[in-house]
Amino acid sequence: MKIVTADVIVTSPNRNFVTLKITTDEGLTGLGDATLNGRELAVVSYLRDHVVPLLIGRDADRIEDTWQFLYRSGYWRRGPVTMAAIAAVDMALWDIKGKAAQMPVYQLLGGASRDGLMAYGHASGTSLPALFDSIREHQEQGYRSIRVQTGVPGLKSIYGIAAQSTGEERYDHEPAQRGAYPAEEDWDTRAYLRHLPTVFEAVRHEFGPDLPLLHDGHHRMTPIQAAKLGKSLEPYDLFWLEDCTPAENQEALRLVRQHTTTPLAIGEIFNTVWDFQALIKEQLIDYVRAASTHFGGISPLRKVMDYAAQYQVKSGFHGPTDISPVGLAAQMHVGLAIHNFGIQEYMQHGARTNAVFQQSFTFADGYLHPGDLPGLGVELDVDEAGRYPYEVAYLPYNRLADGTVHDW
Ligand code: EZ4
Ligand code: CO
Repeated sequence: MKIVTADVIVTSPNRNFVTLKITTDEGLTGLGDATLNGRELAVVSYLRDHVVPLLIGRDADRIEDTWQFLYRSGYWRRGPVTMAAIAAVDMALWDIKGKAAQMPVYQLLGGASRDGLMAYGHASGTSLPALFDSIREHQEQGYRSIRVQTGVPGLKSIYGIAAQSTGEERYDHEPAQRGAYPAEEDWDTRAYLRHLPTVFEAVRHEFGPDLPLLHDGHHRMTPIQAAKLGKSLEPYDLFWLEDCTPAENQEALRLVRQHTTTPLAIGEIFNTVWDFQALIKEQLIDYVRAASTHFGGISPLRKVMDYAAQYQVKSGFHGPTDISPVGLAAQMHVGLAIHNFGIQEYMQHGARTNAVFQQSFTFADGYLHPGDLPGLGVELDVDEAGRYPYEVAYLPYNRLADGTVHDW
């Protein structure tokens, strides 16, 4: 079965998405997600100019060989642009293989290891009553695990909440905003470290000991600050503390680990299996935050999780709205199949996005399931996608009180 066309589709229903659609000479089509938040068009060029011409005429059945060919023949390995492009090809070929076999992709990966994927949603508030309302709203939607983000007294912004406007015009729940320049936010780590334990104490008091609670530190702490935070949150029994230090310096996790038993999750901006090598082998983390889309696709996600299984490290794949419904489906199939699944992040896409991407997954009683259609179970309505051209949009960035740029 040969690849005859590969189209790159850019659409912005509630936010920007880049999708690769591969078609074979047998008329089968496959979709892959190549969305890189704030740098979307770089991946579009990488695909259109450098990858699509290499795909035409290739054997669509050879997923691993195509992955290795794209990774090694480019010479310049790794990096988010390269790996998002390779991810899209990998996902699209798994989608095609599933359709050819008339099986959902999770069946090709070994079949289901569980009935559904426990998902967590994002609650936040500037005050405790607002935060409690947000947690209750998520529980009413079915979520049984909750990420808690909060305002810090003296700071104007809460990380992760910069959605523009409301309803159909909003920017799909994400901190990115439309506009040609990133929005500026403020930050004070000492104020955050003082305030956060008081918030978790109040949440535990209100919601009891059972509810799994997560928190994202978004790379903002030094190792010793992260160690201090992990320690001060121990009484509130977090499911995980995410991205406590910047991801570039993996040795930092050694210090954090020596000081706290709060479980650690890291890796949403990692793009290869090798980024996790030391962290898994030294058992410095508990959860792998990789996303199918930024990590080279389904094939490497499966490999890193099989490696992690030897060390009792579990999955916690990155599932914000900048992962398209195609990328989300890809990691749901992996999560259902692997034994060492942990939790799946699930932020819901907007109505326009769901009209562009027709999906077969279900979310019931807090559990996701990718559905049983052959392949990934997602189709793209090209006419609907064409109604929403690319819009320039960026994630915000941070400055400290003295004007220094800080990690975001
Ligand atoms: O800021 O996906 O855990 N989730 C996150 C996300 C990231 C965005 C960046 O594109 O940290 O909200
Ligand atoms: Co995160």
